[in-house]
Amino acid sequence: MKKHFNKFSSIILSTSLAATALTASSGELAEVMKKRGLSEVDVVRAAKTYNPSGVKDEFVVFSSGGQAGQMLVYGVPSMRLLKYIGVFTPEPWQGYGFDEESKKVLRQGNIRGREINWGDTHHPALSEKDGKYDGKWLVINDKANPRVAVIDLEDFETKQIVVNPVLKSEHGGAFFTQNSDYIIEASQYAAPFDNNYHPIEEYKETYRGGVTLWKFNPKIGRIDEKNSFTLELPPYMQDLSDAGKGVSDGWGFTNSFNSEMYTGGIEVGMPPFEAGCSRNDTDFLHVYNWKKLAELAKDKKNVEIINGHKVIMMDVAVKNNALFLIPEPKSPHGVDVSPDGEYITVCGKLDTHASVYKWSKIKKLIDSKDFAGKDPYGIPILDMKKSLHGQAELGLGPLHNQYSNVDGEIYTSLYVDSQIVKWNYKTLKVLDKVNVHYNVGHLCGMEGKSADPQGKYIISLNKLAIDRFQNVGPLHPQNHQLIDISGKKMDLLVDMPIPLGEPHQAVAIRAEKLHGHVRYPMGTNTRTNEIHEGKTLAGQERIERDGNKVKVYATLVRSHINPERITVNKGDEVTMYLTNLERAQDETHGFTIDHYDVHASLEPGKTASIKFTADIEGVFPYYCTEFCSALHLEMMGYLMVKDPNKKYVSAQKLKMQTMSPEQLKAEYDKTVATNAATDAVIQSVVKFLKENNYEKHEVVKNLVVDAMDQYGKIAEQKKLSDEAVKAGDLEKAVLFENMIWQYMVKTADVGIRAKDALVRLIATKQSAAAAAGEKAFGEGGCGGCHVIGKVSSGPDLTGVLERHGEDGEKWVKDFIMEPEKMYDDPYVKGMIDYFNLKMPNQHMNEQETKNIIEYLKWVDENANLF
Ligand code: RUQ
Ligand code: CUA
Repeated sequence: MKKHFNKFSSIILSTSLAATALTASSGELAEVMKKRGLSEVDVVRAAKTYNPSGVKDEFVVFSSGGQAGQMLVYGVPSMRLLKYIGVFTPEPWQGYGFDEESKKVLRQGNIRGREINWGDTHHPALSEKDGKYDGKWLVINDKANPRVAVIDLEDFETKQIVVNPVLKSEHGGAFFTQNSDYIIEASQYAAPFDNNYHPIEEYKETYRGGVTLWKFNPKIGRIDEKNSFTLELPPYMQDLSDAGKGVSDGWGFTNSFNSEMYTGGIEVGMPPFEAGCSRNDTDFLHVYNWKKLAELAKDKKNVEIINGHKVIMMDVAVKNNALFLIPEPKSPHGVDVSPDGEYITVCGKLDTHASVYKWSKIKKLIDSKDFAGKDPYGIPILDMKKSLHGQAELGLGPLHNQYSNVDGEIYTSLYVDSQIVKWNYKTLKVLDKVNVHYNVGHLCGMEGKSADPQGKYIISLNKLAIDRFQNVGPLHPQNHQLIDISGKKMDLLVDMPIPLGEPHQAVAIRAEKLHGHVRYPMGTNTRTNEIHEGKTLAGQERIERDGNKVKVYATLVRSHINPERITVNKGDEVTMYLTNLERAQDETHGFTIDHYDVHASLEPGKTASIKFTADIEGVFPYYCTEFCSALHLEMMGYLMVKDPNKKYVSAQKLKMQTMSPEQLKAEYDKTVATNAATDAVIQSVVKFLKENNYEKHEVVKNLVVDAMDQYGKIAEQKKLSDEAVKAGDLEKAVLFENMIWQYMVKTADVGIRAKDALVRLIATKQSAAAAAGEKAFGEGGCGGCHVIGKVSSGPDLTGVLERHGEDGEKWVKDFIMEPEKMYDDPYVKGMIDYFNLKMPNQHMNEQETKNIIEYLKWVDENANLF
């Protein structure tokens, strides 16, 4: 009871507060309205689309990027742009086309060996389950170079491009069947299926249209090219398509605009295509049973193999009752199946009517073989009147349709009238019209072509927004206009200029259906979703050389790239594997090397590689391209490319030649001192190895042999150095001392590896939890800043559990899980100041954290070994 009372009173309280706030601001509101010349209607419209900072949209729209060959993602109702997705066109920010993994995807789109770096994207489609969007996969077609691409909606990356093996131009794709078993892609401009020359005079005999049914595996989100096939069609210039659903599931619909089979010839005095293609009063809607065709395609005797691809010829389809034609008013464009699959609406660009066909009527004619005739290729033609539910006069240039959540309600774009019309496809009554700005093409409803349309909004996709926005030169932006359709009358709310391509069609989905992930499992090749061969953890960074092939295994973590210096020979083929060790979701790093036309975007956990031939000599800085931290500018290194056939004069030598004897003496002393210090490190390692009987362990022994091999070369150099000193040539002595240092570094490198190996062999046995902890430590990127037994970019962790009093373990656990909460703790603050770095939140879960603590205990048990 008390609870209820509280809830109730808080409602009263908040409503009265809101009321006060409104009165308080209405004076200000009136002032703003006056200043900006806004009417009350404007303000209401603004309020309907305004998202306060941090508030998210209800719907997400995926729009084709038209000739830009990419996709746009934006939110509704705010019309705020969220992302571009590189699809057929390189997208440098995302590294798409600039790292090796994405290049492989882009190059899947090569046609007959030719690299193609653009696309004319038209129709995006979202994967479906029972005709409803499931938010998993997105596909889009390329009209110019017949291809279809698949985008994974977990990370919004393009994963696959398939090239149509027989079509030379396409338009009526991509459309998912209702359970995403197939993707429909229909041809546009008829052409021979083979890749040979055929004279245009043989158009009717050798030019063909077709519909390709791409087999799709919705579990892994990939098109299965081997099990896909094409249905041969007459050269009628097929146009848009749609897949049946509900009662018409299993069937496909594709219309056409050149039943005349006209072939142009303006240059020889023939009327142009536009006249010849629209002579007949009707064209043909193609109706085909793709489910039956898919069965037929499984048997070799039903298909012809053209360019390695299965094609079902028209006669086979006709013989098996799988292909029919229905006349439709001339030069139609859109064909759209209703949410239940019963009504099929076709709009004719040159006819003021929309024609609504009824599936049950069509089906009955097919079942009873009630045909009105045959076309020249022997395809049965159904009677138009007998197939029609009816026609509605809509206005000039009807193009495309979308559905709403209201039964029978349909929205159609009128290209010539520049209007959206709302009507009812069952009663055939026009209900409302709204003017849009200019030449509308497609329109986009909220899940408006699915079995479950949501209503609420329609977006009008207008072409070339003349006079609408600031003049940016003769090429105008496009204009997407958001229309509120929740009321009786449509209400145009807002304009959104689109800065690229001609975004033909867009699809919208409820935002709650999308589940993008925020990071990858460590070392993921994001284009294949497999662990990358080049996955590199902290401590595993290395440069490997095999002949003139150099492989660099590098890591990136705030705020350094490891390694920081890479020297190669001119002509070397260099591959760099880059792993982002971060797990924090805001820590994308980018990577580029000046002059080499490479770029990678490395989201947390991702491994990508760049590859280039070091064909020009010089020094090339590389750096992180994302402003990732306060020390982002320091996140850099040098690639040095030297010519092996060239002699380089040492600049150091030049400098020393001009040195005074005193300066030279100081240089010599400094070099000798550095060598002594390095030798001390080597001796301490040697001592450790001996004390712990390294020779008993074969692996360690071999490493020590290697190390001593390097060390053994020092005596010779020392002799030469001492002789030079005796002869008074300090300059020469310094060079020999430098050489000694080189050998020492190599010795120390191998020696330390021997020590690490020995530690592993003689340390106490790790518990399963400690081993898991060490793995988490490695995968989590902790090693990027903490080196056990050493102060590095962060403090040494040996003894860390004892450092914070009795409850040290809890302290460490809290700090790992939520470090930002402890930035003000005086100890932590001191560390932050000292290292100039903040311990990042690597999003370890409780179990991982516990395991890491077990690992740290194991470290402490063996502290004497580190
Ligand atoms: S269709 S012209 Cu979508 Cu209107 Cu391509
Ligand atoms: Cu990483 Cu900037």
